[in-house]
Amino acid sequence: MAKTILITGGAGFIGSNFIRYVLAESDVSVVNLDALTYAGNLENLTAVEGNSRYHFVHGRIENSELVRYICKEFKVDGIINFAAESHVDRSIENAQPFVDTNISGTLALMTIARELCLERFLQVSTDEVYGSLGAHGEFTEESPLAPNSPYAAAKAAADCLVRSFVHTYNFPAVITRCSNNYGAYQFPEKLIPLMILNALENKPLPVYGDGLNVRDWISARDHSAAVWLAYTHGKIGEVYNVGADSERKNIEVIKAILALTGKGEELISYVKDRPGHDRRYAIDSTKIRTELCWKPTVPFENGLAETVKWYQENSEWCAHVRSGEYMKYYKKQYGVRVSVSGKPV
Ligand code: NAD
Ligand code: TDX
Repeated sequence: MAKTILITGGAGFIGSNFIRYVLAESDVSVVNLDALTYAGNLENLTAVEGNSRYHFVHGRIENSELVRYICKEFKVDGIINFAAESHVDRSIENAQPFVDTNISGTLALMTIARELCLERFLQVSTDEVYGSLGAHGEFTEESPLAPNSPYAAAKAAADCLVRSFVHTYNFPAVITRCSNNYGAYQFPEKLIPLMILNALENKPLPVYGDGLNVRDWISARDHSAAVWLAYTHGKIGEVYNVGADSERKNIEVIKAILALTGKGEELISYVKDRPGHDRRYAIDSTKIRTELCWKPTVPFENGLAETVKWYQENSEWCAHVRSGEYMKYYKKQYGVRVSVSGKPV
């Protein structure tokens, strides 16, 4: 019989990409539990709304009663936990929601999964738990956890709880740690969509620090395929790094976006750096490539061009997610930053 999986945070950027992917690529049914925070948007899922294998429940992962009810009612076989507070800058402002969702929420989900003897739990984690790299080397699954932001610390704490459940209770969990994602439906507080929308509107592009920080980029679709493989074929108790060998300096990404949008480099505006800004991330994903035969399929330059096109063609989605709360956030985050190039941000 086809399985039913509880996907948490499925109305967010990666969760919604994953739901579209798994409904297309498998016969499983999906229950999407999402709190619809500022980052959760049901418009990300219009493509699957009418699918009889898709169900949505509005609620929080910390709500154990609700999670227990959903698991029983829908006869859930396993859980994939995407739900999180995910933006580093917001965690620097206020870490509490990150502790509530990323740590307490993960604990609540695992407690119910254990109580009901669910067959599998996958924790969607991040390379940020490993901290920052110098000019050389890559994160492997053996790299020590050294989180530097409250966001990364909360994700690392959740990973430690998952590890402890495996060790103590033989809990059937797997962890994936992926590098920076990009693609359609990403909330425009993150680097790539923020820069695309600002460029399209001829607004300054706020570059933190010297712009030479390095991120290792992967398309959300390639990440989704890796999560699904790790869920279905990963070994219990194992961690799998996920990355596409696409390291780029921030300024290179920003210049590529300017070229794709046909805008000039005079829009670049160097601003005050992010406190504690990690210098470089790079992922060694040999393990998932060799053990689970996963490989990325989208070259960064192609994926970035497709992403720019998507934001150009989906102005209504952009207008909806940027109304109200977003404007307040933008003013607070960028209004006080001093523009090094002298232009207002
Ligand atoms: P996102 O912020 O776009 O989406 C998060 C979703 O979780 C939203 O729909 C939100 O409403 C929901 N949510 C938040 N708190 C909740 C709660 N308490 N209960 C239920 N739902 C809640 O995040 P994203 O970028 O899609 O990231 C998804 C996951 O992938 C996160 O766990 C993140 O740590 C991880 N990750 C992200 C990246 C990246 O580059 N974005 C890279 C590696 C790992
Ligand atoms: O306005 C900006 N200017 C800028 O220079 C923003 C928003 C970002 N940046 C820089 C900071 C980083 O070096 O761009 C880089 C990427 O920033 P973010 O998009 O905020 O991502 P990052 O901090 O790298 O974290 C991301 O990757 C790992 C996600 O937000 C996390 O959810 C994920 O776990």
